[in-house]
Amino acid sequence: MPASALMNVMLGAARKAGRSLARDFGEVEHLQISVKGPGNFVTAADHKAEEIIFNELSRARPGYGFIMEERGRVEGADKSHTWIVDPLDGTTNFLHGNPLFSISIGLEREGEFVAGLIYMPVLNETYTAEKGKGAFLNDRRIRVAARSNLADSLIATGIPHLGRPGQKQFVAELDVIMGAVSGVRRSGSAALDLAWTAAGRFDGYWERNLHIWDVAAGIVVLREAGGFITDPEGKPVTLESRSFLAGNESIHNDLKRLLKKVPVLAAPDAS
Ligand code: 2AM
Ligand code: CA
Ligand code: CA
Ligand code: CA
Repeated sequence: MPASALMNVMLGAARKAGRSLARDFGEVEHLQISVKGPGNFVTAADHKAEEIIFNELSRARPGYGFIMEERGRVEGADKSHTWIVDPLDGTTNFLHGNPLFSISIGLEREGEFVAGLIYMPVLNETYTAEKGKGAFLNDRRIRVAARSNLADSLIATGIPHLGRPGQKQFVAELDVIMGAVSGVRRSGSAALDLAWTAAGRFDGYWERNLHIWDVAAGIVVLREAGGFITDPEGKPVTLESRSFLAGNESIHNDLKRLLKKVPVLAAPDAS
């Protein structure tokens, strides 16, 4: 299917930013790195990629607002459209020369997530979706896995890193999930986890204490691939959601029921 004008704009921005990331990935030992907090790094590569995406999208759709990881919120004249951008999801992998990182560009229109693109420059995988038009990996239509038996399922998650709240809660949740599923995986890029769940490589995914830029694109890709995504309690996702649970209908439902059994050790979604 030929890409729409909107998707071509998103693809152009992602490809250009991807070339910048790929160049920096090749010389990662020379990158300027700053520390935002314990275990929380940002590099010149994140900033350069974000700048490219900001400039490309601003030029193509003047007036749309932005929510970006490094720049934060940028108000636009058009109050009904907001780009939600993570220019480099998986910075820790990137810093270690690990190719599991992605660019994530989502579009929100009047409270709805309407378009998403996740691009992995080293893996050469581009996931795209627009509301009502299906989800694609490169040019191929994708669907969530059909598997409905939890004991056969492969589940992705994210582990709170050094300095983040919720480590004990995560271990308690992992203990319960591990006892019920075939295997658990952790990639280090939330956007990639959602894309791979949409493509059926994972059957489900849950993670707490994220930000909307980690998942905005993945929400559209996952839903258009036939998947379900809510917060871990089953509440609808909004721009304010921080914690997420995804999968096909059956796995999503089973994981939700399992997570309800986990004792809450502290507020699981500390900010
Ligand atoms: P990042 O690489 O863009 O920072 C992996 O579990 C997810 O956690 C990734 O999407 C990663 O995004 C995110 N992450 C890493 N450090 C984080 C931090 N300090 N706060 C919140 N999320 C973080
Ligand atoms: Ca970051
Ligand atoms: Ca991120
Ligand atoms: Ca990032």
